[in-house]
Amino acid sequence: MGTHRVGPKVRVGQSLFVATVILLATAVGAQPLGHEYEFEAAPIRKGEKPVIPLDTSDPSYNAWRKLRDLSKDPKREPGILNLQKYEFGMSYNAMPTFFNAPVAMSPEDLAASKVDVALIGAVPDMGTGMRGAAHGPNAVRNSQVYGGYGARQPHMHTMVDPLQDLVVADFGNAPIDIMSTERSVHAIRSFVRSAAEVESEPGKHVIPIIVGGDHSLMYPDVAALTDVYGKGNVGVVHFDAHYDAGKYMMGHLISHGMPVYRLIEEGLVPGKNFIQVGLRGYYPDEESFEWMREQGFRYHTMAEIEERGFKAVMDDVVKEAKDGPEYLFVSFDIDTLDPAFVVGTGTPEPGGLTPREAFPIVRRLCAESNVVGFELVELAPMLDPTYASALNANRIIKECMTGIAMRKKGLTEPHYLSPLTKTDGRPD
Ligand SMILES: [Mn+2]
Repeated sequence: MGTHRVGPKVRVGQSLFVATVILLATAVGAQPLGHEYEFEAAPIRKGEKPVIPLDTSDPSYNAWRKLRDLSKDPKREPGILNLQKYEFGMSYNAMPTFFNAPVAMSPEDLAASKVDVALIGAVPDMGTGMRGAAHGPNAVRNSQVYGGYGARQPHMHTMVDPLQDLVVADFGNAPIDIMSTERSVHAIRSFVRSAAEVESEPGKHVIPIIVGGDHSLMYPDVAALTDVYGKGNVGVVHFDAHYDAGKYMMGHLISHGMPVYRLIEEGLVPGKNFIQVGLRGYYPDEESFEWMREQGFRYHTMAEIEERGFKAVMDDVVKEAKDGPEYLFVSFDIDTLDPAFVVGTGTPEPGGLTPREAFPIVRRLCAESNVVGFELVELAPMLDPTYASALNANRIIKECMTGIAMRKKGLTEPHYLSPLTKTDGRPD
């Protein structure tokens, strides 16, 4: 794609493409494309900007990020609000929040209820080729199978119930300008920071879990945590089919393929604190891998996983996650999973992890290391006519919450499993 030439000289491949387009257009009764459409760049006149500027005097210019005036609401004590009416019920008979969790309207609500985990929806999807990630958060809100309230429903392999052992809240969605990734990232950063800077107990901060939305989010999400914990103090374990460290694309400096480069470029996360897992397919190229090596990245491709086995590589990932700064962020691009399990994503890549591989490593990272934030991105539910993609995304998040709950209970030994469920207890 990088060699695409703009100008009057048309290459053979392009001539063929143009001929095909003309043929197709003629077949459906449209006018054939004229010469003026043959890949000429738009002329930029002297002094002219290559974009149509925004009208900052438009009264709706910042309306998307202006908080509604809560002072007009009936007075109430700060704290989380449970929207569910019944003691017990199926999730589809409840108002959809993440895991049917209570709602927090403000950071004061998070603080008053000593919230451990704030779930945040974030819906940018202009940074991805195939749109639809904007619908990820509500698909996860609707993908809860069990009620999540009124009964103890622990994670079977650990007998830890994140919805009982943690205080979890749906903090609503971050503000975005649905027509601009560039304008949205700063507002998302502030919103995520507004949750992460809340101390639920002295010295213990709220852990934001962000549900996207495309992977542009990694930039504001990690930046928000470095705002709270300090530049260079947050390491990142990044699960993805792709390396997402592109420098630019069509002049843009942020998209779902560039958040890693932005974080490095701005000195927010040193390369040695990036650990990547699941890379495969046809991107990036040799030069990009050389760049990653120069930056000190630790990366684990599917080729390595196939050769050494999943368990050996995962043990290394957990070790590497601890060999870095005090705080850890986990970024999980849902395309890490094989399209057999998640076809609802913008850039699917065959040959990926299975849920049975991904669940335990996510749980282990969230239990065994100091995770201060997590994101699940790139779920595009409309690309999946079934329910499988949203269900697997729901479970990835729940595995992390289970891990955070295990950590709170002190179950941090490597690969902890409940003795009750590991075996049936009969003597060998
Ligand atoms: Mn990605």
